[in-house]
Amino acid sequence: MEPGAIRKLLGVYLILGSVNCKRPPAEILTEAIAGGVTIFQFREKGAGSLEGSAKTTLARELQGICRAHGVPFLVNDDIDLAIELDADGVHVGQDDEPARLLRDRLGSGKIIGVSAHTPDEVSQAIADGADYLGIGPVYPTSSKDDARPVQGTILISDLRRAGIDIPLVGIGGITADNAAPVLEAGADGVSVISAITGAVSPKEAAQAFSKLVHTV
Ligand code: 3NM
Repeated sequence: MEPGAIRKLLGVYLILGSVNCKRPPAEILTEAIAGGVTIFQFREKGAGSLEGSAKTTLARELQGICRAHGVPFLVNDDIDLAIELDADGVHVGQDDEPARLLRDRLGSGKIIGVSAHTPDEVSQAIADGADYLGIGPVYPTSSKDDARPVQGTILISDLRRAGIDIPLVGIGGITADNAAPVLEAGADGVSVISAITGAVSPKEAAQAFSKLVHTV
């Protein structure tokens, strides 16, 4: 997909799976979309996460909500599921299938995102044809067991200073209170789990991010 189009989509990037939700995920997603979520990633991972048909059923339900609202639906890691559902794209980490192999499997119109934590991982992901990068963890997070060391916004600002203009989001511990420096460093958007899924009002939480993305 064309970088300018991706950049716009990345603004308020919600990620969730069933383990991140104390209420039905469909409710949280629906409310968050009403608040301004621009892209969604289904990330069914961690202790107690769904598998097999239960995972597929939830994915389909959430995809239906995204489709009804024109929000792109991406699948984390599970390429077979993304293909089965004809998802809008995938997001992969460093331990998953390399992006360069994914393009053939997914087709040209799909979005491929890659998590990168170092300049080398960034260069590799770009060479592999990633559409966008997730850079983190910016702040401490309790949503990812195997998160790398916190790195603040340094890598994001270094990349931008070096003239690397691939669309990218910051991820890890981002809240409406600490999102501004991530955007100021050059991120096109913020990727968020708990600040939206754990909010009393996912709609208001998403609105707060949306406002920041439009003003910073
Ligand atoms: N990836 P929260 S941090 C899924 O650094 C994920 O690549 C990260 O959740 C990375 O918004 C992270 O609750 C968890 O901190 C983000």
